[in-house]
Amino acid sequence: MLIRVINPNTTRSMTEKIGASAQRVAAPGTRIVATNPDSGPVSIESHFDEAISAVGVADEVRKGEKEGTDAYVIACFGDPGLLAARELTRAPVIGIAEAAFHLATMISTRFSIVTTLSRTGIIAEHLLQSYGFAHHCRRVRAAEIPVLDLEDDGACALDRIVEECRRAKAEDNIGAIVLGCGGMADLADEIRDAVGLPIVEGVTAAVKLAETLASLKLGTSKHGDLAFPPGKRFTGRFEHLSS
Ligand code: 5HY
Repeated sequence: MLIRVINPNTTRSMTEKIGASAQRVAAPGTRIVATNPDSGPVSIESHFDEAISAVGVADEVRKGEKEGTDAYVIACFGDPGLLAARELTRAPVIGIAEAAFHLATMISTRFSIVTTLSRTGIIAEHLLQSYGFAHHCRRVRAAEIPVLDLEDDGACALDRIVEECRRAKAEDNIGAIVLGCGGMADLADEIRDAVGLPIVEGVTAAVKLAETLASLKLGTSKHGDLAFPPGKRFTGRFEHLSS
């Protein structure tokens, strides 16, 4: 099985870390290809960053379709371009936020999210509402660290995240914590050991759900709103998308 794990930002070191975490949990026989768009934001920390990164996600799915990809993972906690990506393929496409919410509600009745910046917290809240998980989530918390601090060993990002997780455990009356950034893909075990609560990490959750759907031959439905987009002419810098 071939799973394309797309990091929607353009920071290669984060893509490699995400790819390594995905391959670590993948079943024998599952090959992970971790990619990021050539063009776009080095980190996604705003609605604008999200909007631009969604085009990059679509480009990566179009490349994946030429390589016989069996499933896709969008490894950014805003699930940028998820529905557009689903229109472009018959394969299942899993967003890490959606995957984490599903798994968290199977092991706890209430969870909290710990993300990077409070300004992106609203994006997670919008997803909780649109996916129907808002009543399961107690709080969307932020460690107030820029996303790229997760790539800088000197930035004490892990300490800030553990502190915020400990506050969530003490104050939110929850059974689990969801990590709110793809760049935290390699931190779940350390945080779980430090905090003593189940920690749901989206990249690994999404890889296992992608394997499950693909092995059940449950792909994206082409009946209805996720049918392939109608062919048309695109102009200017998007001319290459014309069909
Ligand atoms: C992510 N940004 O998962 C989001 C997290 C966030 O570049 N990868 C990013 O903070 O919204």
